[in-house]
Amino acid sequence: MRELISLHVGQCGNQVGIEFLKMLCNQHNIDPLGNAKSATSSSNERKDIFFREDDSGRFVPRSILIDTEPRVLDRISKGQIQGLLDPENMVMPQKEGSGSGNNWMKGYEFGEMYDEQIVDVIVREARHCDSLEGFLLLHSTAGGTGSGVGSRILERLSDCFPTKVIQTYTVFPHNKKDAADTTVQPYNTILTLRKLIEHASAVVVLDNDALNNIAQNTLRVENPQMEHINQFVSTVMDLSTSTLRFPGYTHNTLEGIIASLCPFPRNQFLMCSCAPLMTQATQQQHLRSTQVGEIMERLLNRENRLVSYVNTSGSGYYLSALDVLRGRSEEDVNGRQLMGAYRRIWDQKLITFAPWLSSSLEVAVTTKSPHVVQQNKVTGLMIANHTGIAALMKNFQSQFDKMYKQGSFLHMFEGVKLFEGTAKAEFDEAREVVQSTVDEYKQMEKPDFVSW
Ligand SMILES: Nc1nc2c(ncn2[C@@H]2O[C@H](COP(=O)(O)OP(=O)(O)O)[C@@H](O)[C@H]2O)c(=O)[nH]1
Ligand SMILES: [Mg+2]
Repeated sequence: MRELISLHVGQCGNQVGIEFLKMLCNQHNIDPLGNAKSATSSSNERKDIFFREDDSGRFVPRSILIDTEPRVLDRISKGQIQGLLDPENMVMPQKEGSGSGNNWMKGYEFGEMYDEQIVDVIVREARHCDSLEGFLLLHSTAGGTGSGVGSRILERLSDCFPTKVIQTYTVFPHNKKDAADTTVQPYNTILTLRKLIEHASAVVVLDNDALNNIAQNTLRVENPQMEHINQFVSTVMDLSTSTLRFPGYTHNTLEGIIASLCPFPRNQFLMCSCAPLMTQATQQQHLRSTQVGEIMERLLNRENRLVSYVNTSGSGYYLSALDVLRGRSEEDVNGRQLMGAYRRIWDQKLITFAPWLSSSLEVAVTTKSPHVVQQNKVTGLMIANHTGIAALMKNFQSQFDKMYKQGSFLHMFEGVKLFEGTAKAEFDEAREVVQSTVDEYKQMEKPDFVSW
């Protein structure tokens, strides 16, 4: 069956998670109470990857919502899809308070304190699965909950489910100094990066700067709100799971997809591009024509990338790349068009793989949900592993170093009981693990990497 359990942690994780669930309901024709809207479903549709059926035949998402403060979960439990969720899967042990105060260590401590409760819910959900394939973790790195509780959960998952894959959708913060999301985001981000490196099978990097730029500059949304930005995230989650939910002959297990995208266990940070770029909230779309060739070339453009840090024209290499293409009808994506697109991409040298690795651009053609109307001919997502992603880590490292040298805000972390006397060691170790991954990416840019 290959089921997946999604874990939504903290404000960002839960807000993105709701968009994800709405998208799933839409595509699988499930109403906000979990009822299938019509008895017919296409023969190859797999609702069961993300939903289980309860005693009354209603579809319940295999999703667990976790937060350290009630604000977001309260809103969700009064919102549009409250009837869909299993109340037992909403973990919010503290009914008041300000949660983890944007502090990774407080978040981690919380995760430890409620460890049993969280693991119990996960294990119970796992028991509902015939053959659990793995987990999706949705979270951000800048605050305290998604980062700290999220990190603790990553550790526990690799303890309790060592053979299962863990894919994260990780939102990195605005980077400009005057627009930083939280003052201590470099600390929280470095501490989280370390746990991602150590425990995640694949990390889909989402960067609020890039998402915001696309909304503002490409789609000309005047004052982009989270609602616009989260639609890009939901599109990524849609297409990256589409070959599992509407499976064809290839790319129909998450494990398989990750195995080809992440050939090295600690270099598993993936960047995505979308084409056409669009947001339903404003009905804006930036392309009038969406032929296969056009889409595949656009996916290699910087403007279409949901990560702002990576420079693919520099000295870096692609380690792997997968285009997921979804046509409005079967004729919209055919072999002839794919061959033509490949040839142009190769002739123009639009993509350069590491010379010491035998990788190439993979394509997965996925079927459209029969329950939704797709306006454009072809929609595409590229998921790629590129050595240039090290720039993201270096960026947060250098912000981290500046603050750490001055000892700024360290007392906030040293005051957390669980890290009394060990906060500095935790920081130093995290910094080191991130550095070693940056070094590995650097080595991979050398032609003689194999002999390193
Ligand atoms: N894309 C996106 N980012 C968000 C959302 N909510 C918060 N963030 C980002 O998440 C970071 C703050 O973390 P948050 O999730 O609010 O903290 P937590 O509740 O302690 O985990 C900042 O970088 C915010 O810009 C959201 O709904 N969508
Ligand atoms: Mg919060």
